[in-house]
Amino acid sequence: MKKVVVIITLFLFSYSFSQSIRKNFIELTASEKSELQNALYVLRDINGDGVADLDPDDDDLILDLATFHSDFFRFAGNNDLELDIHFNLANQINIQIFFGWHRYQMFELEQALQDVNPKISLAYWNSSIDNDLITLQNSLFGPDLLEPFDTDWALGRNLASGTNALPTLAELVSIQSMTDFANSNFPNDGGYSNQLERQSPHTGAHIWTGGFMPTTASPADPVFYFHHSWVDKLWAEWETANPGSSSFIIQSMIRYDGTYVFNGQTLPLINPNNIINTRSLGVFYADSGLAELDNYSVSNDHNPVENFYYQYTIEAGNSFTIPNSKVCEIESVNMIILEPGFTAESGASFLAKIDTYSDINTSARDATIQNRYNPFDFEGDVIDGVYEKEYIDKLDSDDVKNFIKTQLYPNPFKSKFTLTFNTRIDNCLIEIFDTSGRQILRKSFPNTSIIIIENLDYLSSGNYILKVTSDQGVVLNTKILKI
Ligand SMILES: [Cu+2]
Repeated sequence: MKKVVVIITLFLFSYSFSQSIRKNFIELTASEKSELQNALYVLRDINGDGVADLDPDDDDLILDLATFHSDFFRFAGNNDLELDIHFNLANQINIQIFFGWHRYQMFELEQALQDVNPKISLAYWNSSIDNDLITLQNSLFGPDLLEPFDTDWALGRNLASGTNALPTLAELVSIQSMTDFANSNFPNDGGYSNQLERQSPHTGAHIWTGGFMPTTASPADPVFYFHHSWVDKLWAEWETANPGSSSFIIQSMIRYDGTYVFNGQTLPLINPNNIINTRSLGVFYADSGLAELDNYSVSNDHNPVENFYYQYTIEAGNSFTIPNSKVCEIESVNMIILEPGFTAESGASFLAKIDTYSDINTSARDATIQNRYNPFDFEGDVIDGVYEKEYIDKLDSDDVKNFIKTQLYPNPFKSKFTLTFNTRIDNCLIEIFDTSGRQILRKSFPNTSIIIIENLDYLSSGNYILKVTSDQGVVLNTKILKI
């Protein structure tokens, strides 16, 4: 069914940039696939001056994003004064930026795609449902979408790597039903952000795809952006179900700290707290044939025309506003419904359009530079296996001793001292050794955050070693002085 619902103003521009309606990749039209392919190839050489640039990183955005992601994957280790992108420990909530960082990374890439073709958006891969290898090979990884990159960029994919890597619906539901965004219940919880990052809804597609995807340089494979758009959608749905729950302690992010320069442009400083709602970036997620545009005010902050394209049904209303002097275009093949709460104010420019073609985005089919052989040349270390459970568990357990904060007082001590922990710890074992390594004292406590060791008058004065262990590993190993 095709019907024109409304055309309020016809406005013609020599160019325009799209805001985005991100849809499931299975809804991409033939021309959108072609345009996405084309734009992704263009981003390897934005200036179009050939691949042999003096510094090949200068205008290769895919390489730049992959290199950055790899270099800062977890470069700061357990240092909670420095930022990195991935696998901060559960109670390092002060530096947790997983969701915020990847949301802005998706946006940076999408804006660059729209500089090539303003009428395309990223699409998402729901890896919890699309577990059928044949379907995936024919569609997402098919020749008309992501397959050519495997050869052209030497990605080395090995689809269906890892047993049961992709998430089941039950796993997904279990994580999405968490209610705490971040907490310090280490090591078993850490909240929604920590759990989603460490479990199959995030790690599954990385492991399953093989090639670059299981490495720190995963953004080298374009499927990374389809995968992380879905992770981003999951967070958006979680925030809708738990309004006001997402928050970040840090106020800026690496790469997006106002100093990073790519291809002559300084990237903005982004406070992750300002992008908790995808509408702050003009991003909407469509699902199963419906895109709902609501609670949004067209700003033209990023784009001189905000264009929303979706070939199925678009509903705009419920506080969707186009203020005076702002410019917006909504286009569908099937139907556009303007609902209560849709406002185009006096002085606004608005065009609602039903495309007369059966395939949207017919304006700029120029997919001319496919099949360009351009393998990646990474400087620095690319580490494999970083999304495997064993790898993540080892990071967590290696770092646990730096993680439980302890206080010991007084030290030096006379007859007693007190130990406090910033969290309750299980099966705490206190041992005191003399300097020759002989065990002087041994006491255990089942679950506690404070321990008092007293009646130590019998010890002769001098140095001793105090060792505190728990189920989580060594908590403290330090010298104490008896006076
Ligand atoms: Cu990542």
